[in-house]
Amino acid sequence: MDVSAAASVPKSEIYLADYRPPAFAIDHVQLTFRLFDDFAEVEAVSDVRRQEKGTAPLMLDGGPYMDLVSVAVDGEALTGNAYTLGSDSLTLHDVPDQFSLRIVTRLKPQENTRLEGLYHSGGNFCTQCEAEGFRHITYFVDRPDNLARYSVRIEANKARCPVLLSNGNPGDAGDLNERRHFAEWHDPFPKPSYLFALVAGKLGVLSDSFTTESGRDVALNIYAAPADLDKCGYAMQSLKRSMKWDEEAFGREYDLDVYNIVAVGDFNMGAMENKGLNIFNSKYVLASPDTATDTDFDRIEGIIGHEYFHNWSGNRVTCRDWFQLSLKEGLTVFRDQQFSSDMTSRAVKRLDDVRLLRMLQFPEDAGPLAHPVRPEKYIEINNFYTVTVYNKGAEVIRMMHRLLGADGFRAGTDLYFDRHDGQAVTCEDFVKAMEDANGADLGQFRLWYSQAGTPKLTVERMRDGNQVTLTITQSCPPTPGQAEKLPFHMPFMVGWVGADGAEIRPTIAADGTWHEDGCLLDLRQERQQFVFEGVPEGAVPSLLRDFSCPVLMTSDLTEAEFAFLSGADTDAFARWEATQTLVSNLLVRVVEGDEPLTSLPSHLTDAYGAVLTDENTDPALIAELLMLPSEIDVGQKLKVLEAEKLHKARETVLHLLVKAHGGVMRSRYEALASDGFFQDQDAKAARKLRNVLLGYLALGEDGEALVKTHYDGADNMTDQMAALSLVTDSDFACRKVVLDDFYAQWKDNTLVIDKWFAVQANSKREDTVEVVRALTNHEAFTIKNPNRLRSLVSSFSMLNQVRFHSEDGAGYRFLADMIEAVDAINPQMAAKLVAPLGRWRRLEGRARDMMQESLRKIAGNAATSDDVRELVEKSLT
Ligand code: B3K
Ligand code: ZN
Repeated sequence: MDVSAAASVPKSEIYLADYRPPAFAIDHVQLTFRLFDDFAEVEAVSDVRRQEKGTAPLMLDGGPYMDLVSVAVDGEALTGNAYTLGSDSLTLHDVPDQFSLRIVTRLKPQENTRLEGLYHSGGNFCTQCEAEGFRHITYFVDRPDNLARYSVRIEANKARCPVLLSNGNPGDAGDLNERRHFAEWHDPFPKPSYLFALVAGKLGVLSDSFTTESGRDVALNIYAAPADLDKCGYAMQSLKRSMKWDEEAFGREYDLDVYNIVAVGDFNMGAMENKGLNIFNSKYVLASPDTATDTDFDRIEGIIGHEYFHNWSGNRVTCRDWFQLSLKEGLTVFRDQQFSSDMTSRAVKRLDDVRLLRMLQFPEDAGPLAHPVRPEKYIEINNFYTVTVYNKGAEVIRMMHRLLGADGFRAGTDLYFDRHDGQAVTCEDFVKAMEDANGADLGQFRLWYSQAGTPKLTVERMRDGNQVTLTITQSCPPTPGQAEKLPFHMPFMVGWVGADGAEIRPTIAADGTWHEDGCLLDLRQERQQFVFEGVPEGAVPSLLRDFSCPVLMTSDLTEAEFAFLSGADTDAFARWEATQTLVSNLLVRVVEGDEPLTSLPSHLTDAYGAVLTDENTDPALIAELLMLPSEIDVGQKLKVLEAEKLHKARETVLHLLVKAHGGVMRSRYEALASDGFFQDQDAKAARKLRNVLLGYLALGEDGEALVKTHYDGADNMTDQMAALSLVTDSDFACRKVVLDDFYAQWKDNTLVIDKWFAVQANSKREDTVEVVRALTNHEAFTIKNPNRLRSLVSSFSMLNQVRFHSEDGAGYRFLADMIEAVDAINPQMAAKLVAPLGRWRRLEGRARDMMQESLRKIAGNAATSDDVRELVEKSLT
């Protein structure tokens, strides 16, 4: 097969407006996989039915990486003139209205470096079919609105592949000739092809069980390399907690006899929700306190939950087409966020989610790759698994939750799941179910699905005696293809804090309702006024509580008022935001005004002092309050991104805070030491705060000694990593010794070695670009493994703002070289690396030219894939 010639036909744009149901449906498919060391043969027998009147030919989706062995219609083998084989399709010219179709294909899983379709990871067979991987296994109606029942038979060598798994419930199994064996699987629930999965190989298993609310027993299995089984326990507990939670919070019960999870080392993303057979990146399954940080544990729980929740939001009710991706992803992210909030701390989880949104989604929405939550066109759908579709999508769901209230929202999801069970539907169907269950009108609210860009809000106060009028104006900047925007409907939460620090509740005339956590204002117009009566002098409004809508807000609050809220606000987000604003306003003033920074404003120093001595607040929240806004965060507030200047200014603020409060920091750090390792929420919170304090203290006089002692004394990965990252960032004499020691200690654990790469890629030292480039030649580096690639290349280009923007452009050239190298083997992964090169509009002069130059180099390369080309070309325009 001539793959290069076939793959070089450029794909064209696909439009939402062109949606048509498939002309033919496949209702049932019987798949037989014959797996061998160097190839796999796939036999697919499908029941095909014409849906659209007429005599149109049957066009099946396919890919360039497989060989067609034979095609037969109703038992008759077809000859070459009865069909046309294209690089990405198989067309059968003259077919009856209903028939049985038998197709045999041959694949080379061991040569599949794209990690899409059927491939090898760690010597085992596994699959990844979302979005369009199934077409690389057989020719099929490979689109989410074709729901079929699947029966699967897998045959393989028994010694090499003792474990044979697919979706649904297990059926027959037994031995065959020549030391081979087989297993059958039947999935009773019709599903789209993207949810198909197969795993075959040598795997160990951790088993448990769960009894559903209605008394069904479900066997739970987590499969992993035998040596890793001792690290699967937390994932199993998380799975059981997810199953229980979805019954309680959403009334959703599991529906098969088994739930299988397989951990694989080579995976393009986090995990995949295949029906009854989730396949996971091992990073999100394997954990023990000595190898995984507290954050890793939380992430595992969140992703295990996410994939489990997809069983209803995605699998039982799926997407009609890929433009509707947020229907399942936005909703499922919202569900996993709620779950994690219930398992950990609601306040801290919300801050984490807001931080991620601002750090990754806001820049996307403000740049050349901005697109609506429901995009209108794409070339490569894999490029639309974005933070906009996922995380802004989740914010859109969250706003409906807020507008309708928890009970109204639940009534809406109940109706949605009942009404659409077994169907492939649209975002519109979801909103309609919310409206119907609540008698609500979400007409204007729908704009969140179709308009891209982050809305801007300004809030101004006008006082007349004890009456305060808030004037809120909204606007939304133009985004590619959308010059003008209509006003959004958004829930805006506000509270009032009296001069004595107590929460007060002035009366609101119209368009607002008081709830437990604040007053909900219904924003719908470009400019709106809200009148509060009985606001005592000195009371301060606490704006955008809980980050109730995903906007950029400015207000007329003074520095003194922010400082006041940073100590007094009962809303965690608003309190955190006040503290962050104090620092980011200062940094913007310093960078843009060329103000020398020799001392901090006293209200800022005092605000931090008050936070440091606050013993009444959850230490995890104190830790969040003490973390300065990131360089990426503040960078977005600058007119022109001056990364080096910003970095230096932020470092100075850190030093000045240590100078002012080093003593308190030190005593609080010491008080938080624990005798022994515990994993409950309190212990995790204490560790978090202690490590944030260590970050400050590392800058003080005996910083090196303290960090080294912390490193040597660490009895868990959270503490070890905290110290390692500070050492890596520093000029400490022990730097090389510690990095080498860490490598020697963990060189056999790939997930921990990923951390070792990431920490160096994140280092703010001036030599980082060279170090990162040199690390690509390290014995442990490979571009074939997505985790390794992300740990070095994405950590550097997406998180290390100051070093990525190094003045000689070496960061941009490095990233462009990596994109080209990865593109040759795994275009989907390469495309995920492109975004940082699209940020040239934020720069000036030479930096701007050099970044564009890097993009042009990729665009000019004839071998560049459609995946990468789509993003590079958008980034250039
Ligand atoms: N649905 C998958 C993502 C598939 C990505 C394909 N490029 C994981 C998830 O969101 O749960
Ligand atoms: Zn998902």
